[in-house]
Amino acid sequence: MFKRSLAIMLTIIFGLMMIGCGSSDKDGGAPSDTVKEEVKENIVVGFSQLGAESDWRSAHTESIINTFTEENGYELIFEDGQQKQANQIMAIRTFIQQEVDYIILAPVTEKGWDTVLQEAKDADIPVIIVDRMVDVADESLFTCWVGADFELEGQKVTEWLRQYTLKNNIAAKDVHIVNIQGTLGGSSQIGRTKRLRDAVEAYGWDLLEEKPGDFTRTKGKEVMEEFLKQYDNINVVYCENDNEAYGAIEAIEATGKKVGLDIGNGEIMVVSFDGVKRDAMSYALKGKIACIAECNPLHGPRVQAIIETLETGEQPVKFHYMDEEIFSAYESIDVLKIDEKEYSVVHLTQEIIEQRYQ
Ligand code: GYE
Repeated sequence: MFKRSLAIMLTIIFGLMMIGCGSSDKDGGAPSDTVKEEVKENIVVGFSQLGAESDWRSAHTESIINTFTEENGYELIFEDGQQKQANQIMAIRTFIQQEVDYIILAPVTEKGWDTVLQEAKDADIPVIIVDRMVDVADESLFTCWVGADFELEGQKVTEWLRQYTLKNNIAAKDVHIVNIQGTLGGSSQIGRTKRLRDAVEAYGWDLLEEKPGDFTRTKGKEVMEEFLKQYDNINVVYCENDNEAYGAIEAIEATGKKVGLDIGNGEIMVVSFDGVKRDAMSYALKGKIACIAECNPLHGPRVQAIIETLETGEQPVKFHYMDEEIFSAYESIDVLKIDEKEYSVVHLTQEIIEQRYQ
């Protein structure tokens, strides 16, 4: 980080020297103009990523890194918060000291950002929030947000499950669910958990227990092992991301139980979120994951468009929602109706997977 800021400073000093030289050299206008442009064009962006817990997160980081390249006219300073808000706050303070042009923040949790975002605002540095939300008293503390409708994702999965139980004559009281939650306090966890609880309440399903799996495969497996020891009637596992689902499946299969859709006959159904990797889709194609609400991590281009708008002096729209699908290999559910809107279920086939991951 220090090296980078030193490099930026040196570029600027060198640029200023060249501009100085150029102005005294009447015939040599061209080289100094080039340097001037170079200094002006490089927009410095500080990106505080919350961690590296999942496939989704890797794809998200990649999308930002691949967008804010030198070829595109950016200098990106990347900081991994390793799941700790304190690290992210420190990163933002360093970005402010470095006088970056923009800050991108993917916050680990919603709360606790007011002070540091006020500091960025006082320094006149626009902050673009990506992925999870910040819960701040004053919304002018951030310029824009790009992310997903996590509640809608939760509604898609629970509506799919409701239709499944109806189509297969499974009584609500016979739906025994455990929830492996994401990182507690992050919007994706909050939204997905909320919609499960709403559905449990509305339909009368049996929610046995909820526990955080931190969006990781290891913790997902660990939590599922505990659940399996405690309850012998689990037939639905609501995993708040695919990595947890992989871990849960491993734990279930290790006990000799079968993962699948036939929950009336002893199978355990796994549902999840993300659908970023081919692996997840292959699990879904085999029915090991019954349905996946997609969460789209490709925020880079959206954030770039926002910065480009800000560069022209215009004010971009504040909230940007990503478009997302729902995937399942089960063919008897076509459409989910949620709050008067219809969402088609993408029925997975090998061809569709090949198309998406060519
Ligand atoms: O679903 C999960 C990740 O906040 C949308 O965080 C994100 C979630 C994503 O690690 O895989």
